[in-house]
Amino acid sequence: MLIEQLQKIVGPKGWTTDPVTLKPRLTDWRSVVRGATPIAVSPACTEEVSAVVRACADANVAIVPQGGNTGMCAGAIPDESGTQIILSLARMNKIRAVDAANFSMEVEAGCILENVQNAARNVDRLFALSLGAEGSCQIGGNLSTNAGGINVLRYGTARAQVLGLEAVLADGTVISNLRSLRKDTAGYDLKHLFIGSEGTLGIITAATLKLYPDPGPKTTALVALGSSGDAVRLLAHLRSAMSDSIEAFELVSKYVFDLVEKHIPDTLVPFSTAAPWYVLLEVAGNNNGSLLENVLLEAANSELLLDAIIAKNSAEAERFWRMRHSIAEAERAEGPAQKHDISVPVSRIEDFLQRGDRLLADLVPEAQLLAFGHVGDGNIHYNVALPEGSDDGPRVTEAIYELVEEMGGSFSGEHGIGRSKRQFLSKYRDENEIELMRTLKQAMDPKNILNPGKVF
Ligand code: FAD
Ligand code: 2HG
Ligand code: ZN
Repeated sequence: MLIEQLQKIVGPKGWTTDPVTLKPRLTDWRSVVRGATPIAVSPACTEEVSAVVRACADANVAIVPQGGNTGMCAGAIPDESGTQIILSLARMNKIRAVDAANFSMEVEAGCILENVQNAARNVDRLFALSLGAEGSCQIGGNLSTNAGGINVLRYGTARAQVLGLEAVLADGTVISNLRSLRKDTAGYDLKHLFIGSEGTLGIITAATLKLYPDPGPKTTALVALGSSGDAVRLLAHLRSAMSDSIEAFELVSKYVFDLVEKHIPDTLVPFSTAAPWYVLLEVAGNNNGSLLENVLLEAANSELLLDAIIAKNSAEAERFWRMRHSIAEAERAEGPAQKHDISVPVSRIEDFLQRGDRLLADLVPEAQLLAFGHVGDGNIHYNVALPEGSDDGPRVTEAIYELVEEMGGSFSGEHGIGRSKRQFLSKYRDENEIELMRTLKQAMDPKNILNPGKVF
């Protein structure tokens, strides 16, 4: 019997069948998707992961890898059949080694992102991935979704932070290349197959991560703007003046900050006059604070911005960031909106937002737009709240994705496909690309036991 076999592999601390303990693992962070499972297992090491996968492969039972379960596309939730098992990485949470001189660290997949950042900080290094869920998402989940977050502008997505990877294949084979090398052209770079494949090609068990030097003191500013186009122009201006020192550049609409003020205690947009758009930006490095002040002053004089507040101290900077990082929570509290995690070339953001406005006004005039996101990466969370009981959701989504496609963008900027966006992948990716993806999936998981029903 598989269940007993799994219980034996992971030992008494490594499994649960208790409905109360399972409940939060059976619904996604937004509580919009539900699933069922007979058991969640939490292996303590790679060998146990391998044994679990082998046993499931022998029994033809599907496995749903689960990290912190903060994903936005329900990729970590089993289907409703009650036959798929959850494989949680939570117990594999060791920072195995930090090599400050090599600017690298080796970690297990279940490490919480914040703990990875702190371990790097303890040796004066930076682990550059940062996002609102960092207190609970896991590095394995970040790599499996190729997460973005707020520092992509300077450091790239999760994929760019990886030097080496260990993963368990669908038959239990362990593929391990945890070398901490910047250069290695020996054959195919297999780690990239697992990064961003959302648990459908293998289970990530450990990674060697790239670290950066501490970028120096940070200066954080909240800027009020008259239009979204001004945000793009301000970014270009800042990049010319300050080059690589811009760490984050986040756009938020007035309505979105209104929601944060409404639902999140002790939050307040600190301008006396409201603006239609805000940018929260951060630069790092000695002397860059005063340079930023000058550049913002110059931008104000040329009417590129309406107002700006530079955080006086780290407490004020944290208050600004808390507002930004609470957006998803505020949106959830208001009632989950229809999510569109889109990306377009940065130069087309203003055009996209203007055309999107017209499109929404035509389709559902009562719809409320929640637009915010990582404008420096061209990645806007173009979320739409529809009137209660409306069945316009699919029509709205289709129209937005068509617009994105026309503008050379992607319908999935950083959250992945998971269970919620599957039907759009074959529509918006070239059929030869889909064919190759399917060939890879078939070759690596011929029994289709790794997270079936996700991505494809
Ligand atoms: P989970 O949700 O548990 O899983 C996500 C996917 O990865 C699933 O398909 C799962 O099966 C698979 N998976 C998990 N672990 C493994 C593993 N070890 N091996 C193989 N497959 C695995 N995302 C962004 O990109 N940028 C943001 O700025 C951002 N901000 C967020 C803010 C908030 C408040 C919240 C709630 C979410 C945010 N997200 C963001 C989404 C989410 O946090 C990320 O997608 C994150 O990378 C998911 O990590 P997780 O550990 O929670 O993964
Ligand atoms: C963010 O940038 C996350 O805050 C969540 O990616 C986006 O809630 C969303 O749509
Ligand atoms: Zn985001």
